[in-house]
Amino acid sequence: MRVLWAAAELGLDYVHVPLVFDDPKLKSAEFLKLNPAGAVPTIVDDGFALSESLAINLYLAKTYGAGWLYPETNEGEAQAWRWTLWAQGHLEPWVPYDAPLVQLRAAMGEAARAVVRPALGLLDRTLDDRAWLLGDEFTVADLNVACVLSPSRAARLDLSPFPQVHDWLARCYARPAAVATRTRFA
Ligand SMILES: N[C@@H](CCC(=O)N[C@@H](CS)C(=O)NCC(=O)O)C(=O)O
Repeated sequence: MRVLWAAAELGLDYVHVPLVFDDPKLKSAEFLKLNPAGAVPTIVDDGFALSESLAINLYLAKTYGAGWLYPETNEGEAQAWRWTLWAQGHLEPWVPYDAPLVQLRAAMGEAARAVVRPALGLLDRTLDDRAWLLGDEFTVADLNVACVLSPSRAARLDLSPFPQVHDWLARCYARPAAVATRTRFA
């Protein structure tokens, strides 16, 4: 969904090959040449193969959305990297509901919840004075952080202490590209 949403924002013309996580094709020699991790999402763009959803979104935004989805200044670009790396490091390990991670967090108890709250607090404070993470416009920074805080994940978090995060997520997922992608593929 992360990459499909980015592709929809960018209006890309592409061929989507849907593979579920346990499809044996993911571990075929042919696929492992594209992504040695044998996982989706993986893209091939004009012969260039790339994996890791958030890196793919940065690449697609820079290649096809420079100046709007991807910031045009070095500083803006660095902020897009910063928010992407922040989401990968500070949110991604703590918000999925795959069984092994749920068990791990249950075993950690309060310590696990104590990690997510400050991250959501930082996001909430950032959004106090702006509609989008980098300012007035939606960018790949919003897309990548919102992807990690997907609606199914966010529904299991208590966002009531973080109203800005709640409203920003609603704005992100109300975007026509997000609605169309979720309607088409969810
Ligand atoms: N960090 C990677 C995660 C990729 C990943 O784990 N994908 C899952 C499906 S959501 C998968 O293909 N798993 C197959 C496997 O690891 O064998 C990303 O964001 O792209």
